[in-house]
Amino acid sequence: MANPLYDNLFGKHAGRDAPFLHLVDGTVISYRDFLAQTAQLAHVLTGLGLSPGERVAVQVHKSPQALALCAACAQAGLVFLPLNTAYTTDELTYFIENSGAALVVCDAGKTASLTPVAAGLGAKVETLNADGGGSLTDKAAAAPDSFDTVARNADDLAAFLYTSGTTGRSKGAMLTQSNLLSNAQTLAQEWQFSADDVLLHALPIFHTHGLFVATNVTLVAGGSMIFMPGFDLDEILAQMPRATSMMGVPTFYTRLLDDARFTKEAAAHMRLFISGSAPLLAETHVQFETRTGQRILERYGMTETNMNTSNPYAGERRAGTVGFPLPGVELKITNPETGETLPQGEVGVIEVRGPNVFKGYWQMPEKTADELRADGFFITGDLGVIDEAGYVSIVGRGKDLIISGGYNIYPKEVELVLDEQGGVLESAVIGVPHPDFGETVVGVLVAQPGQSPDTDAIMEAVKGPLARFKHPRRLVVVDSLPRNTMGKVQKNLLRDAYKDMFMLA
Ligand code: MLC
Ligand code: AMP
Repeated sequence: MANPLYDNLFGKHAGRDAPFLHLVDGTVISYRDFLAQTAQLAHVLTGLGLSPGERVAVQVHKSPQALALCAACAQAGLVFLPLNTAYTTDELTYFIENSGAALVVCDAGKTASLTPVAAGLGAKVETLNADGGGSLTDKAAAAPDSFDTVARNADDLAAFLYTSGTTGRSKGAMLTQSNLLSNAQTLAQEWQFSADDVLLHALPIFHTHGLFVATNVTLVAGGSMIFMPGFDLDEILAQMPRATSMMGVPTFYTRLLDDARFTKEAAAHMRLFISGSAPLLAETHVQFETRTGQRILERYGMTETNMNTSNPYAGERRAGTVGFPLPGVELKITNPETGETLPQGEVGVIEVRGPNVFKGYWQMPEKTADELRADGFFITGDLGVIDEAGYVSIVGRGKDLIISGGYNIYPKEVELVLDEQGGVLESAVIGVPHPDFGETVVGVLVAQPGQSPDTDAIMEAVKGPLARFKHPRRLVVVDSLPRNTMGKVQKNLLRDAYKDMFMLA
């Protein structure tokens, strides 16, 4: 009986004593030990009565046990649904209800707020804390350390990742076993990962980048990861001499460059630095090369598609581009109005098709049909152009989206909250350049006639419905919003007006 995802990422390492995770306290977890824990957790999951295809919603801190839980879901044929640790109870309630999760795994500190939500759905709640303890691991300790892997097909669902939309409602992107596996295999090959690689892993594991790209590529190659709880500059510099590779969002690289300890010598043991999830400024690319003698390899992907393009490992890594479509991925630039393919050199919407592209949005056939064409091309909403050598550049976004430090924020979601606040007639939320996060959130408010909104009270009020990273870093009150003749808010004018707000500070 086969389970392609589990067998090819995890099962193939059965019995290996080679290291899989190096923790910052010096602990080393071998593949053998990791798989034993995975099996124990798989027993707990099936013991709770979960059946293949059911969703396991997980909001926990990064830990080896959290990663083993993801592996256990694969082994037990369950759908893993990771959630940002910054999400508030309001946000979590939507994800849990929308997905119809059968089990919610959270930090012990969240059980009081999430138990009623889960109970309303008939879902169970288990805990997994930052230190790896909790009801889940307590139960696992008594379980056998081998498990009969549940059979699954390549086309079966493996994960749901929620991604917001321009209407403000989050959508569950359904990823199949083969979406994840094919992409990991392609990337491991393209980036020449091997069992000798030691990846510096400082990304969160609730998004595609840290969970599927970084972890699955390591698993395909049989290498190991220095598994850090989060981004800690001192720790990264301390660990870098033991590592061979790192994956990060551009903020990782600008923070490293801001530190004089990050030198050519500090990076000498590294063979590869990869950047993605947000645009890497050509200037950062150049500074990085000047400092270290190494070129960052930039690639482009998204939740719905995994990775689409990459600069070459061996060839020229061209600053300001995201490289070429990956093997097996078709990429075209189309006219946003007609959907027709544009000639090389013209700017249009990037569309992609391949084994990496998701199956659709959970229980949202209309939204799926809007973005995923019947012929399999996914309309990314990113604006791009292909140069004469075939390099793809992302030149803007057709979708109203802010990317702050690699986290996506859909302005509509924030505007809906701001519009409800006392004294606010309407709002427009924009992204403006930020020296650390690349972009940050600014809320532009128009007051109700005769009123003046209390911006401090509004900043307090957004804490309930919105995760911290979505909060406006500044609120400004204006007389009216600029609109075109169709009545649409001209956000480009607002972005232009406030573009230096954080850069000149
Ligand atoms: C943290 N904060 C953020 C933030 N991260 N605010 C806006 N944007 C962010 N990205 C908040 C904190 O809560 C804190 O709030 C304050 O900002 C300062 O925090 P910090 O200590 O400086 O943040 P830090 O913990 O160092 O985190 C920054 C970061 C992190 C860049 C390391 O955000 C990160 O790991 N980002 C990676 C995201 C990622 O993995 N994206 C991949 C998506 S997948 P306060 O209250 O103290 O002010 C994808 C597809 C693809 O996009 O192609 O890969
Ligand atoms: P997410 O929905 O979190 O998966 O974010 C995906 C979006 O991140 C893409 O649609 C792009 O807009 C953006 N993105 C990812 N990688 C890059 C990159 N290398 N350069 C510019 N934007 C990127």
